[in-house]
Amino acid sequence: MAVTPPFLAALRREPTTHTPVWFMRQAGRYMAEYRALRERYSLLDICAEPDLAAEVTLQPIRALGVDAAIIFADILLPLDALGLGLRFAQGEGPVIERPIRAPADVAALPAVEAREVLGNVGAAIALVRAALTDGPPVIGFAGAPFTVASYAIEGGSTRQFIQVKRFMYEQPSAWHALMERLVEFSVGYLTSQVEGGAQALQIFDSWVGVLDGADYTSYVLPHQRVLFDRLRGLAVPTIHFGVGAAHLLQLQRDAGGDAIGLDWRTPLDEGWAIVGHDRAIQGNLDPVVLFAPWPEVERRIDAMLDRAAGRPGHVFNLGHGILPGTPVETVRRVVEHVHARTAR
Ligand code: 1CP
Repeated sequence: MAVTPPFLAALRREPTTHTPVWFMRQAGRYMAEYRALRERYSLLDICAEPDLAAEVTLQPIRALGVDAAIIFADILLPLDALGLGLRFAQGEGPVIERPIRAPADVAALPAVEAREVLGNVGAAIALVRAALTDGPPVIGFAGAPFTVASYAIEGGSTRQFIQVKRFMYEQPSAWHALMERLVEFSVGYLTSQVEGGAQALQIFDSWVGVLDGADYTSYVLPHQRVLFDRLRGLAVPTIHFGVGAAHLLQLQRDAGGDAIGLDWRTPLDEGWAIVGHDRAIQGNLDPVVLFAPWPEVERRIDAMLDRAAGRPGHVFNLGHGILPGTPVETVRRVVEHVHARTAR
């Protein structure tokens, strides 16, 4: 009988032979193989072409020995698919060409089916699965409605989130309509990823920490809950990740997710106690620690594993994505060290 891969077992809080490890943004510019491909293709070309997306997804599997693959895509692809226009400007990050600024812009969003406009992502997942018959499971993902809406409304990255909060406060019914539309699209998108072969799903709510608990409760939680409720029908485990969101952990847990992803600011045991031990936990090494000398990296990993205390249900990860410039050799040693230190 096939043995459940450690990553999927940990998400179900079952005992594992070792603590599974993967890294958010494990494919990307810190890897020479990725940079070589990026010399010939744009980020959006790679996302659009299943062969290229599958190849980039496999690069960290070959180089690092991680316990899960995450499909190479971006949380902003749905905004392009919804007709808002997306490009990545050199050095300034994402640009949404036609941002949402008024209720009429929400009403004008086209009734497109994710399966049709982003079917390439499911196709890329199928290629990765075919390449990894005995390999690690494949994670599909989407941005959470708040985080995706923040790009849709701001038109790009932002520090203060003024436009998005202003839209929430000034146009609450259009805001809720937008969140409903994004949930609807995401459910179709994630369903097509599972049909392609995704074995777990992560929802990235990277910027939700800018909200206080009251705003999260009014403007986000009801939608986030519908999203997770509907994903339950897909019968794959889900991971709910936020950054700077320690003050929201209980609310995020209430919204859903078999595992909660912690950033590095909260000690793992404290975060897990708040979330509750009836959920799995993912995290949470500071990505910048990977720039430290190895003995310091090792010390931090061991301290985190001590906090996890061998409790079933820990997936080792960083507290946010790997940064460009991170030494690949350190990343590889992290995997090796976590595996050795947690071998049971
Ligand atoms: O080649 C490049 O230009 C590199 C930068 C890059 C990469 C590698 C972008 C631009 N997107 C991606 C792929 C990507 N994005 C993945 C798959 C890779 C993997 O995990 O191995 C994933 C999971 C994402 C998710 C994503 N995109 C998030 C959520 C996770 C997080 O880090 O918070 C966010 C916020 C984005 C938006 C995005 N994509 C890219 C940029 C520059 C940005 C903006 C970030 C910001 O606003 O600060």
